[in-house]
Amino acid sequence: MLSKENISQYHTEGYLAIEGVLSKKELDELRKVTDAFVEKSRSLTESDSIYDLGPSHSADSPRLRRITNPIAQHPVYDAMLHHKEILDCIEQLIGPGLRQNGDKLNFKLPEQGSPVQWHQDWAFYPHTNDNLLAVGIAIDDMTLDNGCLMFIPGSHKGRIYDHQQNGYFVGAVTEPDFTAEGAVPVQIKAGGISIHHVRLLHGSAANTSKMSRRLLLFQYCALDAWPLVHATKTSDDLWESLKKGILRGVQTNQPRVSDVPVRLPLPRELGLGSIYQRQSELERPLFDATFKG
Ligand SMILES: O=C(O)CCC(=O)C(=O)O
Repeated sequence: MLSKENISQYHTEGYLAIEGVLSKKELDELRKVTDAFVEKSRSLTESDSIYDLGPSHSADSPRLRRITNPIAQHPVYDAMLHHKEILDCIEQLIGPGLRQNGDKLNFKLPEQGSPVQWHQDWAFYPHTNDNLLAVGIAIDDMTLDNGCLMFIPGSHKGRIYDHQQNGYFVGAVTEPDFTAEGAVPVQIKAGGISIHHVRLLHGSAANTSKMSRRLLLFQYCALDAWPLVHATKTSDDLWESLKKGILRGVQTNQPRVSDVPVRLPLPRELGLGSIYQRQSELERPLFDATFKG
């Protein structure tokens, strides 16, 4: 459970880092399963709906950047989404009740990149209120050298930055005078978690070390937060998909509409899937993008 100080830090700064959440057994299992996905990626030559591969991927030097929707790929990841201790913490921040609205496993394999440019998750999935957050489960120690998450404390209370370039959503802050001033690194030992508010500015540098940095990310939201942009075809589909994401509580048909700054992630260039593909279009990346991993 979170302390009063934790809760107050989350609301003031927009993030938390909590050590020692997973047991050794849970961490060992997570690592074993994740190693197997890297091995499997060696046999692939291009990205698909599950494996996101960096540009110079090969069997000898796998450049796996992301497993999309890991909870559907292995029960060990699904178990992590339902981790009781984590859900108890999250419910203290955005409950009562919880829904999940996304999951991914981001890799920075040794000496391979892959930076994630500055952005706000809110730019990707704005809702009727901002009672949403993301949890990162550190599968490896997350350090400055291997590209730990970087946050700008307090930025969750500010505006929504422009994530468009040449009229299209590129998934990263594009404002020319943005400098990421005040950014802090979030270094956590394997088995710990980070928690960040959906509007918090964040990013991460390339991995220049010999250590892997693998981070399992889950998005959670309040039951009364309804997406403003979604991929479902009909309202009935939307209702079913929200219900499917419920982890605790019952889906409400009464969205809470807050006075929050919003920019929709539209228009989008078609054919660009992951954040890496979208951000590769960026003309002025702040994190060194010479790593093409
Ligand atoms: O993996 C990272 O360092 C950042 C992840 C992130 O912000 C994202 O995928 O939206």
